[in-house]
Amino acid sequence: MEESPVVQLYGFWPSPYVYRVIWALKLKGIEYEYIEENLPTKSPSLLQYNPVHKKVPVLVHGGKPVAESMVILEYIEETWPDQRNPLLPSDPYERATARFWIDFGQRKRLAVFAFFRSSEEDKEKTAAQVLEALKIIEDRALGDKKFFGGNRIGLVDLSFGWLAHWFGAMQETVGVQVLEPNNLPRLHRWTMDFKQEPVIKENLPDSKALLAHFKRLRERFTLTKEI
Ligand SMILES: N[C@@H](CCC(=O)N[C@@H](CS)C(=O)NCC(=O)O)C(=O)O
Repeated sequence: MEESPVVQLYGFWPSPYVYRVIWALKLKGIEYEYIEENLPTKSPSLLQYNPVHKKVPVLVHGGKPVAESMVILEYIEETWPDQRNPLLPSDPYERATARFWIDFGQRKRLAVFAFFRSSEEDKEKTAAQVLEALKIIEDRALGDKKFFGGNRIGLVDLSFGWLAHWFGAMQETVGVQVLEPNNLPRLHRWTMDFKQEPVIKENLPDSKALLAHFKRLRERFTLTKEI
């Protein structure tokens, strides 16, 4: 039997983008080698594999690199389609709808970054903008379903995974709570259900280390007024 090509993942421990890929690989039961990058001094391999963006995650499959977390997830789904968990629905319309919400989430990243980097004066205003986006996600994408795709975790859930773990640390760092049961009951319940799934629960960065990381980052933004 031919050996299957080696799968490698270049990552960075606090990155929610990297975790999307880890979850997808684990859900599919794909063996891989994880390579931790030190982002301030990126390795020659990372620069070679992702010369355009120079970012993690990068998945290398049989020596060929794939960059951008959501592109990687689609690659994983297409390359290993028949294993334990389909990540996208088979119906083309439902697939298009899933991709619409993934795209919506990506577009709202700027609002979340603005919230994370906001000054004391701006933080309530930026929090209101994030709340508005999350309400749309709750009402129109999640509704009363357990997960975005129905009863099982799919690509949309993985794309929103940062909300379930990283956003809590961001809110604590900024000192404003947005994603709370009284504001967003269904989305809040989804964060709990998502984190209860074994593959997710067993693959999350340490909460304390993440909080310390975000505190350092926010301090840096405040000091440098970097935007
Ligand atoms: N759109 C990219 C974002 C990846 C990204 O921002 N990665 C960060 C780590 S969280 C990174 O590698 N930053 C290095 C840099 O910007 O120099 C994706 O979805 O993969």
